[in-house]
Amino acid sequence: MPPFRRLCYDATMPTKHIIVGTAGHIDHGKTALVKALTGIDTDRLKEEKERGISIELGFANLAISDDLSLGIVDVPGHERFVKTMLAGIGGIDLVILVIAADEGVMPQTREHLHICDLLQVKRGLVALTKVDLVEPDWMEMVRVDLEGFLAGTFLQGAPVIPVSSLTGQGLPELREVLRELAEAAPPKRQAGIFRLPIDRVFSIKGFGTVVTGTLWSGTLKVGDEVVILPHELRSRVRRLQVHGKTVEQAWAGQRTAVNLPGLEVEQLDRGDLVAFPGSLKPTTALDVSLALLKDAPRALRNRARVRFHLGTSEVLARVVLLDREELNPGEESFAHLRLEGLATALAGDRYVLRSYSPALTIGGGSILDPTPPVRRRARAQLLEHLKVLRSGTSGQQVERLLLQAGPAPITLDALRASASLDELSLKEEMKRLVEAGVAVPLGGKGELGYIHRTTFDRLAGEILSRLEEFHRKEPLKDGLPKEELRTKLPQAGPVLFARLLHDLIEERRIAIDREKVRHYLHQPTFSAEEQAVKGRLEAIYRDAGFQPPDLEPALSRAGGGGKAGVTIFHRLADEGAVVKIKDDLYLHREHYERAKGMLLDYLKLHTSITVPEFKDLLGVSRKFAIPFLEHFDSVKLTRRRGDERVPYA
Ligand SMILES: Nc1nc2c(ncn2[C@@H]2O[C@H](COP(=O)(O)OP(=O)(O)O)[C@@H](O)[C@H]2O)c(=O)[nH]1
Ligand SMILES: [Mg+2]
Repeated sequence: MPPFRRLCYDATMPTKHIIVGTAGHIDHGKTALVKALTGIDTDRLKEEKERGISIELGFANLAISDDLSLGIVDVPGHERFVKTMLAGIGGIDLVILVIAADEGVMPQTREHLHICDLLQVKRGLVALTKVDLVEPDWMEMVRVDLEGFLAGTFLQGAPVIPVSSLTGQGLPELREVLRELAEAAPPKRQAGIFRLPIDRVFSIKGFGTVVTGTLWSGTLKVGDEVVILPHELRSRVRRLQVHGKTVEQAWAGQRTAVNLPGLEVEQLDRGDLVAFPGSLKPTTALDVSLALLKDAPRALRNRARVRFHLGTSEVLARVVLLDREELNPGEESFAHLRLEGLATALAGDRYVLRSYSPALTIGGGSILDPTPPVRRRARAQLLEHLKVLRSGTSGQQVERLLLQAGPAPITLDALRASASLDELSLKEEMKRLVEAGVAVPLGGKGELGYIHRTTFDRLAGEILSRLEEFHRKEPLKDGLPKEELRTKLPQAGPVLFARLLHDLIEERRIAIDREKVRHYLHQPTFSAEEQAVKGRLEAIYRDAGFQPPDLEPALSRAGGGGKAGVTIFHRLADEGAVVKIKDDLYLHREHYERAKGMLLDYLKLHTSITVPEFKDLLGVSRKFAIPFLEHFDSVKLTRRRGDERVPYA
């Protein structure tokens, strides 16, 4: 299964890769700084050169040492291109917030910082650029301002480095701080589900379509079969490049270019996602936690139309506030997002919301359930559910998801996408839940998925009541044809249905004869032939007196060998025509009562009886006398005292 192929670091894993993003207001010197650091001019478009502004994402790389390499994503600062900035900033490990010393904090400085905060970028630094343009005392004022601006954000207390891309002042120090931050950044998880959100699509002569992106998690190899979501386009990786070098394998945290044969540039878009087939499911709805920024311009109303940004994608959406009509700036709540297009998410992913018009960053949060069902339940219950998904233990989260999946078996793959647990913890959690009887595994070891016990029991109960109803209406019929019963439980798929029947048979609550299912207690009517067998069987036992035959020869003599014969015989017993003494030893009711009466009469006269005396009384061998007496002991007619039996009471 593709997503689980590689779980550990590979010995061939290359140098640590860290993705650095720039952020900041237009014209504050982001592109100039990247060029000063790397020698690469990321403004490649003619229009970018002419207008002197970045429109597209720019990419550069910086080898810090033999085992540390930085991929740099240079983003546009113009307010019209915040959408592009968002596509570049997802998946970065650290940010360089660029602020021009002569201008200070400007609108997109603020907006970009908010975006990084919402996406939970963990580290970064501030580059105070264009220091060659300002006087030292002005610098001091800007620094003091900055402190207030950064307070309460992830950059509070972060290094602030004055630089000039023009004179080179401060660049060595900046490089040094970058190195320290990059070394301290945890490496990306190679074990996660493979995801590469696409940020560029283009075509290269002789190769065809190429997509690029920051590899979020997992790894990708040449030859891997991939699917481009959300439109489920298939391809196979023909060529892979990392920072312009052809490689066999790309790892989480690398800027990656993938050559995808068989796909046209027009079929793909920024915002699409490269994944392994079957590993992820696009959705039109999401359950999320949502925080509105403190400086959002106004409250967010229930059902407001917004722009939803996840990875490199933007989808229009309506926000369904689950417990209020309005969310005020600075407040947080649970929400359900109804998307106007498709998005592909994993639980725990961070997202950003922008208002529809004007397009302004207003808030964001994390995905709690990437594929929620249609929301129909009571609000209090739903909020409880989301609370568990947000802050419950992993066991609670998994149980929630099982409950929510209802009769649709949910596989480990699917759980892994929803529960934001790594594979090992998930397996352990599942094992615990199966042992505790909470999860019912299908296909022996759960390879066909799991069902919550509550759902399982509910469906089992439904089968029983369907059967009762059927027997009530059709008392003369043996049972409900299996296929007909199945159509009455359309929620249960074939695997679950088979498992339900299996368990109900084991528990002796139903029986199946010739593909007909009946309640265990229902007595089917016999055919004339079966009635005849039954009559002959009874005669055999009646004629045998106190020395009944073994069951099997009796059945063949009656002409009812095999399983069907046993069923007929059990009917005889259920009706009371024969009485069970032990295992396969039965007495006809008539002789049973006779033996009982003789025994009681004897005991009235003699107060006790031995085995030989009982043998003589009935005229049978020990083979019969001993089990008969043991039977009468067990039904509390007699009691054993040494070698004798006495009346029980
Ligand atoms: N004097 C001076 N000018 C700079 C410096 N950095 C950038 N600039 C100029 O500021 C303008 C905008 O720079 P650019 O890097 O394109 O800004 P961006 O929009 O943030 O990418 C350009 O004209 C640069 O030459 C600097 O350190 N000192
Ligand atoms: Mg620029």
